Amino acid sequence: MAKITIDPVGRIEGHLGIEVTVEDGEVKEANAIAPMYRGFEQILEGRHPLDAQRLTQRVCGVCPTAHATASSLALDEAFGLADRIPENGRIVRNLILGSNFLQSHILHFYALAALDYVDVARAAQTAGDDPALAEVRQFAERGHLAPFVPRYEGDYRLDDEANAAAAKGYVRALAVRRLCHELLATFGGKMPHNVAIVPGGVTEQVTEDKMLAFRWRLQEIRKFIEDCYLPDILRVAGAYADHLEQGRGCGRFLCYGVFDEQTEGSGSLQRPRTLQQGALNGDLVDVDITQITEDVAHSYFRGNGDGVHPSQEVTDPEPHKEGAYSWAKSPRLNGEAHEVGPLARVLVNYAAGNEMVKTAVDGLLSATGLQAEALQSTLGRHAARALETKLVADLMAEWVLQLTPGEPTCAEYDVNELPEQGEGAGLSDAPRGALGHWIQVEAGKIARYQLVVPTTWNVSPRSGDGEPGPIERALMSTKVADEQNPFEVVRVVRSFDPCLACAVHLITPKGKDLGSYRVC
Ligand code: NFE
Ligand code: MG
Repeated sequence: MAKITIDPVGRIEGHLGIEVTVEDGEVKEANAIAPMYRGFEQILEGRHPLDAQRLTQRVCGVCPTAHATASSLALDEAFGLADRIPENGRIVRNLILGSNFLQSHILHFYALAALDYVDVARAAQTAGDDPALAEVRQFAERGHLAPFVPRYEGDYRLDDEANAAAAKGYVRALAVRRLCHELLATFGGKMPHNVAIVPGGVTEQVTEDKMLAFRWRLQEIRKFIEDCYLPDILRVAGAYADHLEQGRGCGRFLCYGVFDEQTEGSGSLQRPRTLQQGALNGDLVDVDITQITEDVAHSYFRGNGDGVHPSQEVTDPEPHKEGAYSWAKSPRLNGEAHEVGPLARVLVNYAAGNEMVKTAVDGLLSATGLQAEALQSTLGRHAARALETKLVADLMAEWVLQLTPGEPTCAEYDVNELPEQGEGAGLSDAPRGALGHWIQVEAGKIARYQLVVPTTWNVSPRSGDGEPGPIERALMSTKVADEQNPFEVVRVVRSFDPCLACAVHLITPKGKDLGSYRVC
């Protein structure tokens, strides 16, 4: 029996510790440990409600757009603005959020996860004088191969040609991600932390120039997705087929839906969305928002295993709590853990008969000869993310043409005449999965705010009834070939694209000695 501690897990957003117990080459026990507390919910209390969109974006530099979206949806509802969002406002919100999906997914695969499979050091030696790898070669010649080393050694299986292609993809992805940020900033003003999405729509105006600026950048990004991202995923899947059998999670999936197709109706979950809401546990059912809870049985917060609805939650830290091991809470739907993210969206929408998703998934399955079950795996998550990137980018090319230059983009209202009381729930999917913001406004101030964030769903510790979170569950039974180089463990974890900054939304003022680090 061996215990492997990886703390922090490198190449993810934020700080995450993973402890696994390995016996006979297989993981038997797993703990996912969020070692930070940030306290955004307390920061928001007592502030003006319109601060929520600005401040919640500071939760994270990767998905701030999703927080702006969820926050504005919650305020649309609290202020009764949802029915008054103009078409341009709805579409521009989708274009800004869509741009965030593109940058986030491309960042995740190339800059973070691909280096578990692609040997950039070897590519620098084998790719001759290929100009696409000139910079990498210069680093190698000077003996400075960071950020590609240090790393686990041994299991890089791509042949030289596929390996060099993916390494070139890495270099190209750096520039493409910049384009994605420019794309977002066309209507969002800047990235990170856009300044356009507000309750009632967006502040940015639509002009032909902006539409054109958006379209040519999107076209470049679509080319990259088509001739680089998708082929690289297939190359990796071909060489690491065993990772299509490892990493299955809890088998339950949750999606709030994303990209509003109309904005009438007060509840964000009731709207028609391009990717629809749903919970999949064998059967597909509608998400019952009243059945979402968080428990803190094993989290450093006062409280126990009784699930509390986010609209009623109190966030009261207890750093030395007996039995706790994570600063993440345990979100549950109907009392059960659910995986969220691109795989959840794809599976929910496939089960719902979404034609675009069906065509994309069936195309992948027939091109690879895989069965649908293979998607519930380490590499299945990467494949779902790549398919979604293409789908969203293709749709955005149509959405931008639906804009009407000169028409309004935001409901008209006087900020001094907004209701003094109200409450709202803003639910939308973010790149990493189902994101919910709950707000209560009293006497014109935020009385209560609660965020339940995608990575919290995935990285959650055990709930009061002992059920592990989805990442913990996915690690159990993972085969580990070499305990000194536990590739399989980090590959499972990274396939979820965890973002701990989001998940725990102040590091203890005295700091915390995490002991010796093994960065990989
Ligand atoms: Ni910090 Fe986030 C996304 C949100 S993750 S990246 O996507 O919301 O939990
Ligand atoms: Mg929270």
